[in-house]
Amino acid sequence: MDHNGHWWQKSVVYQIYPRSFMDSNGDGIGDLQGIIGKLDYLRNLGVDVIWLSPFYASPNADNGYDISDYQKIMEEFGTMDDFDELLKEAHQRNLKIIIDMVVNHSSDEHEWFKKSKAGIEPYRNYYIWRKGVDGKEPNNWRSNFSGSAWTYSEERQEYYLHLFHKKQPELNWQCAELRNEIYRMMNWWLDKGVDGFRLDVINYIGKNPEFPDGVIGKDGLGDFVPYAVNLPISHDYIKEMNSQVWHNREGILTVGETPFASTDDAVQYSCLDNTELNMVFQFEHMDLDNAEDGSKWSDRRIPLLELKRSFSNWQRKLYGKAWNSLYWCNHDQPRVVSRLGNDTDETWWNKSAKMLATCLHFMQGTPYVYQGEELGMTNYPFSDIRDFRDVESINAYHEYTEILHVDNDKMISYLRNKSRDNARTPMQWDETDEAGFTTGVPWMPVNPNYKRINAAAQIGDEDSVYNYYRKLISLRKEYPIIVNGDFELVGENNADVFAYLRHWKDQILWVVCNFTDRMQKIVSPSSNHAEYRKWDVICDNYSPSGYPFEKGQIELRPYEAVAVLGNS
Ligand code: TEU
Ligand code: CA
Repeated sequence: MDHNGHWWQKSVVYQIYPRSFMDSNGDGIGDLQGIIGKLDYLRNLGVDVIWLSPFYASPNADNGYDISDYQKIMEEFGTMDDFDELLKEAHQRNLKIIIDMVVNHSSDEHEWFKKSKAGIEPYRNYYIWRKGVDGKEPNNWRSNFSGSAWTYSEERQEYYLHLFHKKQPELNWQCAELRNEIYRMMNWWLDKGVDGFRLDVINYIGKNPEFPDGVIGKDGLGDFVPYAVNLPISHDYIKEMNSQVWHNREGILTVGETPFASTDDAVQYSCLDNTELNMVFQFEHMDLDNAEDGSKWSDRRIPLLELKRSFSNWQRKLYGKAWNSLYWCNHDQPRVVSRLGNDTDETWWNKSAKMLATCLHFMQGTPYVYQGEELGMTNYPFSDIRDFRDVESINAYHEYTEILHVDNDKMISYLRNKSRDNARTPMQWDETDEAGFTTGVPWMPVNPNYKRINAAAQIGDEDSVYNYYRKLISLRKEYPIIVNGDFELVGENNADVFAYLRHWKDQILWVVCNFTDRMQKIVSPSSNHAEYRKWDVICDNYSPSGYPFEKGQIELRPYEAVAVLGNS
């Protein structure tokens, strides 16, 4: 079914976390001029859009996701002239830029919050303030970054809500003046020429005004999700934002980050009628290696059968109604080749990184490539809490070891497995000092494997992960079935191989991915094996390909991924 072919349905987006991408002035921190110097690298990769994580003024309590001025550039990253130059240089290379809009909360150092604390109208209602109850917090909600979601202000003599760091006060979306300030600011950025937004936890903006207590967990605090995430009112706010900001503009991409969203929620957030967003980042597949109690910190592996069921659910439920984003990695997630592939054996590292990319890029949706994913960058070998920089990880370490009495080594292994810092080590450009990221001391240590895994070693190597991503990205432009085809999971009970079919007009695409380091035999999904022998291999991470069938079955080599195209 052809989804009237919006440009963002045929595009591939590349996410840049500016702090860790490229440092141009030797202070050890990535910056906008550093990004400008790497635009040709991105053009060569073949991506269409760049998503910039926050680069606005911020005290960096949460690395820029705590904004103190939405229309000013963070000093460490450069100036507004640098941003304007980046936008111009990107557009000259036919690269669009979408920017990260964090409007569920601001920094506590934003002027709005200072005036709100002081009770100055209309700012006093720009945030969520409540009196305590018997000298205690207004309710039992837990913050995502451990501890209570409420902090008391002596100045205002009230508590304010923060579902993340206490330096990230929740904005009060019930306040029309606040909403209009946000829309004005967003239009200011679109008027500058940016091509859209990634909207941070946009499904948090509607809260239950009663702020009822949540179900209590192992830390004695309550779960806020039922009362502050995916509430119907969030859709009303997003519809208003759509109409006030981008509805009548051309060429704008909007993607909402929506943790805990179901397919039903997503069909509303990203339906194809342009009333809300173009697509959302759902988390179902990213939560499959959570602990039994649903908390993030575990050393579990994602079970393939559950992963297959999850992707199949999202592909089928959104088909023809809404639009999927497709991602393995971002600045909050561990590196996929470590999480789902094999990052220890050099051969299997290369093959499994390519296999995972194949599995994702042949599905329906807009693929997102996170900086370094195209190189097969791996998790970092963390060994001590002092190695970490991320506030979520550091707070969780203290909560788990001091309150939950989890042993240090166990918690370090949980962090090594799941910490967001795995994604935030500097981009590995070449084998020179600090992987060519900086001439100074990097704000975070470079992964010690940078001499083996780096862009310079891969760009000229046709067997590299980088050039495999280039090929996948180009295939999306060459075969309309990838954008428009439906999705059918085959071999759903096979715990080692992820295989699916895409159908479009008279074509069938069969994608088969071996998630193990062992040979796997599978049969074609049709009794007409002879028919399959005539099919074209359009992609294989081995050469020569393991295809065609012999006697109706294919032997997949370790981590082999094959995509074949035929006619039904
Ligand atoms: O993340 C939202 C979010 O829910 C994350 O806390 C995510 O669930 C968690 O990090 C997984 O471990 C967004 C941004 O992507 C994140 O970087 C920010 O810290 C957060 O919002 C607050 O702005
Ligand atoms: Ca710098």
